[in-house]
Amino acid sequence: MRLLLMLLLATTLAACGGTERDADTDASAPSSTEQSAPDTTSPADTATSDSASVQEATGTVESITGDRSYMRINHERIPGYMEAMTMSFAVSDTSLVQDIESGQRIDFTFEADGGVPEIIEVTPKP
Ligand SMILES: [Cu+2]
Repeated sequence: MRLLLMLLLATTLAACGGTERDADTDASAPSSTEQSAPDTTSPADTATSDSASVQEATGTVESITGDRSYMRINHERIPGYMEAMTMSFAVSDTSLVQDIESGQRIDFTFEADGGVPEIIEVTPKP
């Protein structure tokens, strides 16, 4: 029992990092004047896309929350990337998961760049 708790905690810390970035992303307020956007040719942009990785996985949806903007998925092992576990994913476009319900088995693609992994493609499995 205790071991399970520790495992759960370790998993959460290791794989399902902070939600701050997504809170920012979700607040798609039209007035983004607070952020001073410098020149778009900044090398920082390139660095960001370089560190992002796209992964494909298979799993079972455990729950869908936040008006379908988050899904908790029990995913299978992703070779070379992550062991099998249950974790949360952000959903880039809620229309992707409009027909997905808890218990559904899915193939999915997600983008990971250090924050909460973001699902960019979902295919329900029969
Ligand atoms: Cu994981």
